[in-house]
Amino acid sequence: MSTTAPPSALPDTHHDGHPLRRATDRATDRETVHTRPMRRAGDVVVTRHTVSLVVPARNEARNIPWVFEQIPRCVDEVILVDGSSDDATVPMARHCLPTVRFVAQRGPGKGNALRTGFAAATGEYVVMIDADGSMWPGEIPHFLHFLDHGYDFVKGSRCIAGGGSLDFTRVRSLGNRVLLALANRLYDASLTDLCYGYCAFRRSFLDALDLRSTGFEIEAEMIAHALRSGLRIAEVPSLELPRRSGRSHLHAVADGRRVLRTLITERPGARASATAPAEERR
Ligand SMILES: Nc1nc2c(ncn2[C@@H]2O[C@H](COP(=O)(O)OP(=O)(O)OP(=O)(O)O)[C@@H](O)[C@H]2O)c(=O)[nH]1
Ligand SMILES: [Mg+2]
Repeated sequence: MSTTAPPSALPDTHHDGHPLRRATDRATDRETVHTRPMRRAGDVVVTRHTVSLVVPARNEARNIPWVFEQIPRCVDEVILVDGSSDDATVPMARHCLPTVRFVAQRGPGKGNALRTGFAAATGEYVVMIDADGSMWPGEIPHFLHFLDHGYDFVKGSRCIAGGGSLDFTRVRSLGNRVLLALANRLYDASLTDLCYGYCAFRRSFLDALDLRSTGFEIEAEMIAHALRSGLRIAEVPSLELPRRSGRSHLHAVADGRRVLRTLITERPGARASATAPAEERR
C-alpha cells in the first residue's frame, strides 16, 4: 500500500498562507502581466441608486397581484396612487406588498395621479408603470441601465427591434404614428414611440419636467418637456401586453386630441408653454 498522499490531499497553501503553485499550474498571459483588471479612462463606475416605482391604479384589483409579484429587487419603494377605485385595489395591493406606500391623488385622471406619485417619491430614480399588467416589471432593469450610464430620461418603445405591442388597435397605432411624426418634427427629435407610459427618469429633473397635465396626455408632456429641456433621452425596447382584465380608461379620440394640443402648445418657442397656469391649459 502506498503511503504517498493523492494530489488532491496535498495542502493548498504554504505554511505562510499563500496559495501553493504547482509545476502543472498554467499562468495565463493576463495573470502574468496584470494581477488586476486594468481601469480605462472611459470606464463608468456604477453606484447603486435608489429606485421609486410609481403605479397609478383605478379599479385594477384583479391585475395588481401579477404586477406586484414581478417587481424586481432593484426597486426600493413602490407608491400606489389610487384613483378612488370602487373595487379592492387598495386592500389587494396591501395584501400583495405590505410595504407599499399609498397616496391619494389630487384631482382626477392619470396625469394627476402620476404627478401626485412623483411628488411623493423619494428615490433617486423614478419609474412609472401601469397597474393593468400591460407592462412587464421585469423590464425595469433595462430602464435603470441607461440611467446608470448617463441618460436622464428613459422611455420604453414598442416600435424598435425587441419591442412590440399586443394591444395596438388600428386606431391607436395610426394615432400614435401621426402624433409621433408631429412630435419629431416640432421638437426636432427622432423618437420611435410616443403614447406609451413606461418611463424612468432621474428625480432631480422633476422640476425641469414641469408637469401640469391632468389626463393621459401627461406621457406626451413628459417627453415634450424632456426634449425641450435638453435632457439626454434613451429609448429601450418594450413589449406592451394586453391589459389582463377590466376596462380601459383611455378614450382614443378625445385623449388623442389632448395629446395633440399638448404637443402644439408645449413646442419650443410657443408662447403658451411652461408659464401658463395649469387651469388655462386644460
Ligand atoms: N390613479 C389613477 N389611475 C388611473 C386613472 N386613469 C387611469 N389610471 C391608471 O393608469 C393606467 C393606464 O390606464 P389604462 O386604462 O390601462 O389605459 P391604456 O393602457 O391606455 O388602455 P388599455 O390599453 O386599454 O389598457 C392603469 O394602471 C390605470 O388604472 C386615474 O384617474 N387615476
Ligand atoms: Mg393599459
